[in-house]
Amino acid sequence: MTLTVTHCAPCFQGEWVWVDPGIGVPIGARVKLTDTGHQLLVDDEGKEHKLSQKEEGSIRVMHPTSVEGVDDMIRLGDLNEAGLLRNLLVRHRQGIIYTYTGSVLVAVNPYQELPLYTADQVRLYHGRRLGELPPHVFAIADTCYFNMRRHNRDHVTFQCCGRCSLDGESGAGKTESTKLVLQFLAAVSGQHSWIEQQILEANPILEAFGNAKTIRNDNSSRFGKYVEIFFNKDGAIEGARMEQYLLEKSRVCHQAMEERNYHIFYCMLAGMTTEQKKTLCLGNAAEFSYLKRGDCIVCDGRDDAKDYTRIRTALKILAFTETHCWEILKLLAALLHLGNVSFEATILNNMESSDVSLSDHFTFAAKLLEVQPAALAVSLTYRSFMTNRERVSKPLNSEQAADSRDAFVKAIYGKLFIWIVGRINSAIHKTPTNGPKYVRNSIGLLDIFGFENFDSNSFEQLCINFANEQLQQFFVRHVFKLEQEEYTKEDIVWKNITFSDNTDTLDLLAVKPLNVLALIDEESHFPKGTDVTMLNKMNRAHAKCNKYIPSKNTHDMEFGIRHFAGVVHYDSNGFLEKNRDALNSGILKLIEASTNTLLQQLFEKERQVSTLSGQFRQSLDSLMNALSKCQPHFIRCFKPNDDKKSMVFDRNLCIRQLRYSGMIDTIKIRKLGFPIRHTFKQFLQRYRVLLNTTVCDPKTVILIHCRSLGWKSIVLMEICSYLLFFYRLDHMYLLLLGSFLLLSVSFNQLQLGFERLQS
Ligand code: AOV
Ligand code: MG
Repeated sequence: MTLTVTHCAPCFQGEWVWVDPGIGVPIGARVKLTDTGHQLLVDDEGKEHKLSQKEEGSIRVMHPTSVEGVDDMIRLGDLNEAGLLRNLLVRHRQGIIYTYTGSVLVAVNPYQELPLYTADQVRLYHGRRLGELPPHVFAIADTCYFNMRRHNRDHVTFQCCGRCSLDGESGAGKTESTKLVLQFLAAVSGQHSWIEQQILEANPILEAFGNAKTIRNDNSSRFGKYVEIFFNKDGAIEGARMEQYLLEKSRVCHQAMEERNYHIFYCMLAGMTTEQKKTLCLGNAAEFSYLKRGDCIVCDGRDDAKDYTRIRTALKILAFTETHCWEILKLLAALLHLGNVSFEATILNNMESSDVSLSDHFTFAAKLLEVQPAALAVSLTYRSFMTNRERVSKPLNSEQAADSRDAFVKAIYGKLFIWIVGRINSAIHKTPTNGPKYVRNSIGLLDIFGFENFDSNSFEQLCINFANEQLQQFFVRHVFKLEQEEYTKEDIVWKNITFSDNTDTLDLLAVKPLNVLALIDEESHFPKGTDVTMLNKMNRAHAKCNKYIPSKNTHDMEFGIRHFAGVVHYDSNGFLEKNRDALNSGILKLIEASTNTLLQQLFEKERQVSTLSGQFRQSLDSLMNALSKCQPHFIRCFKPNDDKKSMVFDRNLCIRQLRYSGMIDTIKIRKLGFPIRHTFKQFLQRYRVLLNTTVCDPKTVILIHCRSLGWKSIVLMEICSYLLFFYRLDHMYLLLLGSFLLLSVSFNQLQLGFERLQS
């Protein structure tokens, strides 16, 4: 049954039609008749198009649903890219940022404060069925919460989770949406307890240390985050646990133009007292080389001093002691001073070597790290390693010494971040005291970096894009495959729908023998391995794979991967070093000798040797494993334009997001199927009036009925459910249809009635 109406007809004044201005996707336009009787089209942008006679005859009239826009894309008559795009556009112009695609929520970043998230709105959305009210992030949050509680009642031993997974470009609104879901859950769980407050206050801390201003987003998350919130059997929040993924460590030492380092540095310099700053020998941000690589120190719209107060309050709420806070500040100050340390080139025994240029910064760094200045100087300017027999030290030239300084700083910051997350968890994650059988429910929120494709892509991008491939597969599997299986299970005829599955890319990256990640790891463990030997192996192993693009020649260090969202070229320079993620053993020795307890704690577990991709894959595997056990809900965040403007809708940007979010395939498949399902029991409750029966077992009733009345009744029920689901018709219409059934009218008549109903 198709409800799409696309007819070619002569158009009248004011009628809405589709016009293709040559951007690849038709856009909306209105017919205007000229004085001479010719048709003109005025498109959505206000541009006029003249039509040739031939074109006049082939204008496609717009389905009424596309004129005003609809809440749920599935209900669009023009079920194609143009229809989806225009629906978002029309709604964006009306200031409506949320739209459903079945149960997936599309959220378009409004880039302005909207009065949508008040306590009244929380009350309004709490306890309602999805679709009853206009689309909203609270509706998704409530569905998670409701489902979690319902399952809890049904099967007590079943640990069920609702999941929210957020997806979208940088700056699309993932992090804001996560915060809104959290805000909603805290409000409806209704305790206003200390633990709730602690969970909410974890955010400012994580953002201070893990977010930064980038060109795309003034508050860009530079790490992935998975928060699991635990509820007791009464639905009250009783704890949470956070997992972090792949903090972008390179940002601590280097930032692209117009970008900043992590917020915390600017906040502490703006917010600490003069006395505190004096103790740590700190001035203002402009004095530190690590803070001005992007030539950007202040971020419009952010108040660093005010944020500092906020962070300090949050730290207190999360049980960080005064000593903790001071130790953190000391370490951060040490990093800033280290960043100002420079090296002079020297020659030692005919070898290039270097010396630390003595400066106050160097002295302060050593003092704050609580190490001997001489020892610090040696560990920065030499690299020591073990040969078969002994430990050897090799002098570093001044460039290498600067690199080793940066590696040290990145390692400290990365470990500090992990340590902070660990401390937050120890405050908010209470292991249940009621023994192992104690069941609690959870809702997980995943806010992870989107797909990345820059001018130059490195190992980090490969990891991030690998994560996105996995999540994409998860999404696709959820929407498509499960849907299809469901239909097969119910013996419902299913016309095979083709959809793009990214299994091939994932095989290439992580599954088949000699897969890309395995090769990188293997070469990282191999003492003589270099980026070149690694690349050669990859080129050889995957020459025939159509998802792999080998290097052009022996000097080319790039390789490409065909990702679901497009081709990405990776520069393999530095892959092995990044993956090995190992600190020079001289530096590790230095840390061991330090009397700084925090520094020591951070590197306590350093002995377990695992590569970066190994660690990342492990945490990703456990994430995917957790996700697969849960009922997922998806929020797809869209960015309307690249300029952070509230009322601008960039078509090209949006169509790209529609395509790689899988939204188009989703709605096709959903509309072809039945987006909302009822159990026999629910079905009986809704249609009892039609079935006129006293038998109690719902399944029997329905089956008996279907058998006795034959196909007509089944068709009828299908129609009823179809109407009900798509048009949310009332029972009155059902009664009407019911009487058709009772009168045993012919199917033709029935169809006639159905058509009338539709119009
Ligand atoms: P992201 O998480 O998707 O990007 P954010 O959630 O940080 O993006 O959103 C970016 C900015 O958009 C926010 O700082 C807000 O100014 C604005 N914004 C987003 N959602 C809303 C909303 N619902 N209402 C008002 N303003 C909003 V990234 O972490 O960069 O991938 O890496
Ligand atoms: Mg974010």
